[in-house]
Amino acid sequence: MISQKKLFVVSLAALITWMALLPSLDVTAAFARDASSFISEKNALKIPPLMKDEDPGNSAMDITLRAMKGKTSFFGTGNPTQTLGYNGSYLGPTIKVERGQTLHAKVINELDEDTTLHWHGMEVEGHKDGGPHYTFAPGETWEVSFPVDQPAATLWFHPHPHGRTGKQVYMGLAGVLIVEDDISRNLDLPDNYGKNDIPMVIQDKRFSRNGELVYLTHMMDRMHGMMGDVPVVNGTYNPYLEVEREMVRFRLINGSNARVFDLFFEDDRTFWQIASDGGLLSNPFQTRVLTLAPGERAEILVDFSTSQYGDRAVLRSREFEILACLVNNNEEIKRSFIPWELTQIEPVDTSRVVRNRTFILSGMGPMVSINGRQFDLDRIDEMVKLNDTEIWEIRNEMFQGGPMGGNMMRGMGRMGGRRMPMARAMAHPFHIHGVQFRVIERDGSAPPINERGWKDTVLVYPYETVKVLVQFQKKGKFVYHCHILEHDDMGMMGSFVVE
Ligand SMILES: [Cu+2]
Repeated sequence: MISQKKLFVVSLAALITWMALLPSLDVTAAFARDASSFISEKNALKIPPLMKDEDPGNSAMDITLRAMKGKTSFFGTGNPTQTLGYNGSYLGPTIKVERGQTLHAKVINELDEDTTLHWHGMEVEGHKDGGPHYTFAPGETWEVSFPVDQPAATLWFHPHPHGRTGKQVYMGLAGVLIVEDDISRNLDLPDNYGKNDIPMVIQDKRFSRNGELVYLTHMMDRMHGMMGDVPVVNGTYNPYLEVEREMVRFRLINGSNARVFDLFFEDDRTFWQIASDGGLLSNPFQTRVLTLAPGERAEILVDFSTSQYGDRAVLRSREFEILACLVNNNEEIKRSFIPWELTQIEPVDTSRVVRNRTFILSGMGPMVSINGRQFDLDRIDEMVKLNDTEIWEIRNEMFQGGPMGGNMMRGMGRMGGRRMPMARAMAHPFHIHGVQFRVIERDGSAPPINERGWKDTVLVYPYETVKVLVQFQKKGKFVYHCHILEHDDMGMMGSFVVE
């Protein structure tokens, strides 16, 4: 049995090693002005195809997803990499549904092991949500059908078999799920998929010398989750995107296993966040940097309308170049408009709260726990009454049962600690299945403006307490968990039943 203290010392040493290995922040690499040389060593950003309705005769969206093995060439040369994907070798097609439509999906397991398919961010009943209680075996088909009744949003889907989620997602199983509605459409936002409405599944990978994906080879991978040194977007290594002189919408999905990305443009331009996990914000949020934890999504608008032919804008994180955008023509400006009012979001109303619950997240690696317990598929941790509104208070206590390390690290979540690699490496993105919630407090203060819309995943920094207001409108058995997938797999998860 490793003592907490020893574990702490070991993990601290490993963390320092890891920090030293971070790529330097040299962002001054000058690109040649010539557009062709700019993109010659880059790869065109892959855009996942939109799923076609297999039965256009009825009003439902009928789709089939096959979880399968494949081979993917990330680098153009060398051996292709063994990967997993839906209906292809890596990631899956994008599902686009209308609010009010029924989504009818057949999911076929062509893997060698159990899997599930979780609709992350979707408000559905427990047995349709695809959490760890609803695995299906190799060769089996899971058929599910539900009405989509929630605002326009960028959601996603990925497998969730307990103990194997991290590996399956890392190998490539994930896809984008777009919900559209009249409110979103009437705003005249960029919605030409793949042209000015760009899905971006951002991930980091590690490759072996022979080109295979490497998973969980260092102790650090288990402590802080699997982080890579090669960024990919939609499975594209070193991607570029050609854009026109217009407003472009990016649907950003942090599909990494464990890395928190601070996203910004190399030229420090401002952009506008228009949506969080569960849909549009009430107003665009103007910013230069956006933090996205594993599982979180954001939609942003970037203005290329005043750009000229050959202009470029490079989206990056502190560690990586993420996407190089290149303005590819000098034609007239197509769109430069940003609607000031996006949607009505009901004010937070705590008068209907019937219950408060506390969730204490602690530990790293194999020591992770919530309220001192690790996940058990056969245990129900919380019982919730249908349609009840509750406040869930999530606390990141770092170490179970006390102040171990506390004197040194307390306050890291505040004091600008957000930018510190250590604070971020020990933060936990908390995700609740089957609901969209509202963040009402971050360490006693109102949350930042871009966290005041609908959320299903919220990052909780070391020693922080985050309160969320949530109404449970769907019946069934669900889970809540840390979205660092290795923490999730090692037991930083609990189950709740709504009835
Ligand atoms: Cu975690």
